Amino acid sequence: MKNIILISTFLVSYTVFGQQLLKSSIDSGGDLYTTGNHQIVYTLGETFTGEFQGNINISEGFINARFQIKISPIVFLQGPLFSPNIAGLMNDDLRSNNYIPTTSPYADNATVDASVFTVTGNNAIVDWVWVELRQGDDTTKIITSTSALLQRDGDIVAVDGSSTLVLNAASGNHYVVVKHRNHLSVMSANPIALVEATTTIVNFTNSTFLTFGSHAQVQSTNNTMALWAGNVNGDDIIQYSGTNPDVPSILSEVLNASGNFLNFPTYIVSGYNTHDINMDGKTQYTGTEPDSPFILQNVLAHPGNFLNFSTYQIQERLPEN
Ligand SMILES: [Ca+2]
Ligand SMILES: [Ca+2]
Ligand SMILES: [Ca+2]
Repeated sequence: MKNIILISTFLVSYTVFGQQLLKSSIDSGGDLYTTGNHQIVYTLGETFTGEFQGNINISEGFINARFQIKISPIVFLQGPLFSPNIAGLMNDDLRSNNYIPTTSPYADNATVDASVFTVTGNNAIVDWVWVELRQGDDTTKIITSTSALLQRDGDIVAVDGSSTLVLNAASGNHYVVVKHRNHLSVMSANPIALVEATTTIVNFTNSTFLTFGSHAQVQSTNNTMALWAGNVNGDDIIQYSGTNPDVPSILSEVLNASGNFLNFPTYIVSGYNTHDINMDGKTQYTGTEPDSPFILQNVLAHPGNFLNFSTYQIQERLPEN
């Protein structure tokens, strides 16, 4: 009877503290095995025959530690491609003006060393982006997500500005989502096989790469695809005029700017700003370098806007929208 009670106690602590459990806690038959980023602590089987779902899996005495996959998403943002200084590369005006914050604008508040933004050339950083993996059998279930950095040539890399992105997920088939603070998000049309051993390239800029929903991206130059620019008010559509337009948000931003004492609609707000559609570091409603026309241009050019309505809504193509 005493033995049974003792085993039950172990079962409880095993479920809660599985990752810390050492072989000496159970018996002398277990061990600890490490390969790459995987660590397996195992005992002699039969100590626990249930299964715990989460970042660790326990099954018949084995503990599988957190798994990781390597991924190299490639995307273009339309904003910094409107007037590229170098064909095929996004502009990096936010970086060259020291406007990119060292803390991510996204939910995880990831941080980088400011030196990351001193790199120039093809791999210079354009901005922060957000990468999500969604479950292969449920397009709305987010497995993991993270802030990452976007290079001028479209590579999405880790927060050191150059390393391959590593995400906390088990190897398997996952949907890949990329988001940006003033562009429409995009998701792969199909789950993609992702593993730890090799880096999977997921190239959203390739026009043959299938994305979820129709016209999820805009066709850019050289037949490459880019995320639609112009969603400055934080919803899931781009609209010029109508029920949920983005343009008044730009006007409001400009008129309310602390330095715009005389409330000029032509005032230029400098810095890192969601309303800066072409990401040149300047937000302007109307005038010499206005951001508003980019929205009208996109709405009128959208392949679904047959009648060229300025009220047309470009819808973000994610399953929840
Ligand atoms: Ca690159
Ligand atoms: Ca919007
Ligand atoms: Ca601008």
